[in-house]
Amino acid sequence: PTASAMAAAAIDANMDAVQRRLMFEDECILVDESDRVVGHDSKYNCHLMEKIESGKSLHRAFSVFLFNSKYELLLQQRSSTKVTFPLVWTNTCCSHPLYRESEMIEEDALGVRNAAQRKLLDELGIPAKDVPVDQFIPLGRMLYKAPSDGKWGEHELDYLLFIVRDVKVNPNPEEVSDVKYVNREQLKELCKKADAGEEGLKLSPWFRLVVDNFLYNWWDHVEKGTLNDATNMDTIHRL
Ligand code: DMA
Ligand code: MN
Repeated sequence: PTASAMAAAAIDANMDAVQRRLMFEDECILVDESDRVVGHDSKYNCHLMEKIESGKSLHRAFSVFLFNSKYELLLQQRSSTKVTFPLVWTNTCCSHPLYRESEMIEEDALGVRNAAQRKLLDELGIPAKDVPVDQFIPLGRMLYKAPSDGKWGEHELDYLLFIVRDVKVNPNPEEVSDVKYVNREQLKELCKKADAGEEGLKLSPWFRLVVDNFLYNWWDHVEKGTLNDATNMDTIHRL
């Protein structure tokens, strides 16, 4: 075996078994920068920094922002076993629509909404009936790249989905280490602490991009019940 194959094997040996299974079972949807499907690849390959640098791993993803009826945003802290971005705080739920018919329906971003419903159950134990697919509002798409820790990273075309629902949360410890609701002031505090590196607090790069570029404006629309006016699915924001 080559040196890089041996290095890869060493990484895999340390990988949490549940996360490793998902790395090889989940087949991500490869897209070009206009979000046209160009193929598919394993979650493992899609998140290797080496592949990302070659420009061949851009894939479709989604980020859910769930608000309760007090208009507080649900955050999660990723579990320590996540291969990418362990223990960082981030928006409610993130993952990838998979290369399967039900999650590739492009009309009204239905495939992505189906995937969001699947992962809200998987990560946070929220039953599908409590997050009906027609309640997700896709607000926009953003293109971003972010290294995780050298070996791993992200290069995604990320659908930003908002939903306002009161739900009962039962986090899956394989995925989620902690959850909390925040109002705007509390989120601003959290960002300040993360900037200052206080309490080892870290926020995910994609969440931070949404906070810095869109979130507070969209939060106004959440409160006014006008989210449908805020949606722009025509532009792909390059961040
Ligand atoms: C990937 O999330 C998606 C984004 C927007 C970063 P993830 O690493 O949590 O994916 P998964 O839950 O499938 O491991
Ligand atoms: Mn990804």
